[in-house]
Amino acid sequence: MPLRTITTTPFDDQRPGTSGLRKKVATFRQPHYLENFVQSIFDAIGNVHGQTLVLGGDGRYYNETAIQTILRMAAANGFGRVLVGRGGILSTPAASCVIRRHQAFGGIVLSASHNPGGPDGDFGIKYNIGNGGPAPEALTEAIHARSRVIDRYRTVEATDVPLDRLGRSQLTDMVVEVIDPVADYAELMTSLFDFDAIGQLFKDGFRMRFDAMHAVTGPYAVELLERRLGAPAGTVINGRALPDFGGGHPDPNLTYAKALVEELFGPDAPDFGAASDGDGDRNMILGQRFFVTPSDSLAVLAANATLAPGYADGLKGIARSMPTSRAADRVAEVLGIEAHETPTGWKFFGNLLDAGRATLCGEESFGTSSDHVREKDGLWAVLFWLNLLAATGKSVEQLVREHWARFGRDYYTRHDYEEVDGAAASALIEALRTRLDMLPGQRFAGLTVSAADDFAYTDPIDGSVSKGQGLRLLFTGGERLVLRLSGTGTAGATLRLYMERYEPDSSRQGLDAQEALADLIRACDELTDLKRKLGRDAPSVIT
Ligand code: VG1
Ligand code: CO
Repeated sequence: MPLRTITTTPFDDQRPGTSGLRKKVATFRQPHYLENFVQSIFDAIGNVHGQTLVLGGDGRYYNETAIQTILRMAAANGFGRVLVGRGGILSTPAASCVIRRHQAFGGIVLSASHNPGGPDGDFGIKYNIGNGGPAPEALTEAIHARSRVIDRYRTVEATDVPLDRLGRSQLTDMVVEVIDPVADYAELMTSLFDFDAIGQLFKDGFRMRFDAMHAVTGPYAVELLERRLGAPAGTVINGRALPDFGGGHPDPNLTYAKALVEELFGPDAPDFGAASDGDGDRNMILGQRFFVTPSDSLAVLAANATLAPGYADGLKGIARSMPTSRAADRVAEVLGIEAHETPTGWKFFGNLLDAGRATLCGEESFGTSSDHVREKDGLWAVLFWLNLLAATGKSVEQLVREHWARFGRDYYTRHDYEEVDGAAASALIEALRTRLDMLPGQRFAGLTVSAADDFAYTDPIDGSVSKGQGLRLLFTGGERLVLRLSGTGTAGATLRLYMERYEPDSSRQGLDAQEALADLIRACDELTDLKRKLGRDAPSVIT
């Protein structure tokens, strides 16, 4: 099998975003496009000779083609072994788990997460380091820098490696080991949660619906919920992974998981509902006629963590991304543990988790996880909630309302303006950025700004600084408004507005979030004039 060095020229758009490189499938299909990026990764991560690489993806269109390309390149670059999920499948949290368990050098995960798939949809690639977590910023910068000057990549001429059966094969000097994508992950889950208690819950007639959205979590959810926990067949819906996710948008939120939401809010609602995204790292939690915001979910899990065997010794700290509500901070304060506020993106949690400064982490974007892996983990969150429900005998709504009564409620909403004009969105943010100093004291829709800044983060472990991570405004009544541009979209720009207000009085915690935040929503309109500037009457997604 001859080794080949192929001459290439750089593409100018290979800067990784919030979570790896995401582009339209058509972009990835250009000759040398994927190869350039993969070689840039291999060139940036150092000496890979004889090392182990983990490889898998969410099964979307182009997954298998990309896997074969990467296998050939890994062999040509001197890797000793690649662990690849059967059929080229690995969810993001499972890939993180496999990297850690098998002490791999790192892993490549093929996914565009919650973005739609199919020939006209999106594709993506991200590199995870040896701790199982996303490449830190310094490394993604190095990969990007390399991609801008790359002039050759290495591959071998070989036929496709069969991936549909477990076992080993050889690709030049490299071993390809096809592993069960679910096994290591399922074992880790059973070590963290009380499967007997949850199993008993199902035996007693507890009803649940898990929507895998035709994406990667189907096989994981069937194994864990239906096989190991004994939930009735049919608990997992849309469990068959499809390359185009059945034409849907595998994003577990109130807009895109509509059928699940309707069932949970309908007349014969089950006790519990949950959904995950394309690559299995997100989660949405629903009770009977009740939606749990991801920010509240993190806070409730933290407050009750010791009920789960894996966290019985308590938490070392809690970390949340900046736009996530401050509900988790209130729990950290009561527990007397550290609370951390990081920029958006899971890569910023890695150092805190490695250093033992945080046990639980969360983002408002339906991401929650702990130090068991170094990614957010959708099914983990679902199992954690099941464990709490089993241990307390309470309903989802009861747990959340009791939490609010004890800690106060952080009313929270996120408004997304998707696929707006990129130049207009950047101009809007820039204009506001230059006004930040002048805002304190000014009034918008009756609310007075008390402080405003552009969020910058200094990593407490390695001292690295990340600037320009989102505009924050505080108001005198304790309200908070955050504005930032998405780093994961592939068409135009997405403007995200995050709004919250604290309500300690339990007699006033029963409002609808949009109602409770109406003033702040109006203040944001007045402040930014965004409807006119973006030419939109309303957000595309309200969470
Ligand atoms: C979004 C979320 C962010 C999350 C990222 C990756 O990023 O806001 O919290 O970490 O997606 O999640 P952005 O830049 O579009 O706001 V996943 O599940 O798409 O890997
Ligand atoms: Co995801």
